[in-house]
Amino acid sequence: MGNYNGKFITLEGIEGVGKTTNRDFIRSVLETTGNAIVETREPGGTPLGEALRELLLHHRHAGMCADAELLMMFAARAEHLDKVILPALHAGKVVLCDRFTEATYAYQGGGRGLNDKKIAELETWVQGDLRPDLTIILDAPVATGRQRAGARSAPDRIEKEENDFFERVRHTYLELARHYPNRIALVDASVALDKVHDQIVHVLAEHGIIDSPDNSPDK
Ligand code: T5A
Repeated sequence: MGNYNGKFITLEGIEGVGKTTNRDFIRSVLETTGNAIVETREPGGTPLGEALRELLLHHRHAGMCADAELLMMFAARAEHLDKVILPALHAGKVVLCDRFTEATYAYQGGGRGLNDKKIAELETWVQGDLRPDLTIILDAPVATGRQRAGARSAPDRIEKEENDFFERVRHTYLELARHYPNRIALVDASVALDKVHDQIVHVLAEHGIIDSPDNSPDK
């Protein structure tokens, strides 16, 4: 499953840290390199995945059992891999995905308290050895993220969780970055957007996805 010519880049972080905003920025940077780019998101990215997303985020399913939530995330992911992600990677494209399995470890593992082993078993079942080539975790204090998300739209079922839930989610993301420093990069997203962009450009260059800006002919 992991044998392909494309690049798989995922964006992660708690609510409102700027994943969608910075996904647009990364696309604009990658477009200058001539790469074919597929932008997508989880849960979602396919008709079935978007239907599952609606079920997962709607308030009428408040109190959904944590295992059901976990299995639906992976059901959406299996479809997403089959229909969108793997075909694009095998065609040599860059897949830029708003959230992936690190979100499951952070939200269903850290947030809901489900055992990591359960998540790891599903990860292996659905993904085999496929892992993102690069995951950028945008990190900001919970209050900052929630304030930004709240100013943008009304909270969905998961966004209605208490601060403690998001503190656990954030903590799990930080732990993931510590455990997998080669494929997960942490970016401080609490600062002004242009400073976040600078960090992202640095990370993309460090991982060989773009040329280092220090080598640009303009320098
Ligand atoms: N989920 C998902 C799981 O529980 N398990 C899983 O396995 C998966 C895949 C999905 C939900 O599903 C859960 C997690 C989520 O709860 P989502 O829509 O993908 O939902 O995630 P959200 O975090 O809700 O996405 P948001 O759109 O709310 O947040 P973003 O994309 O991080 O933030 P963005 O870019 O929309 O920015 C929010 C606002 O902040 C401003 C932007 O302009 C915007 O107004 N902003 C900044 N302002 C100042 N300075 C900066 N540096 C800024 N960066 C952004």
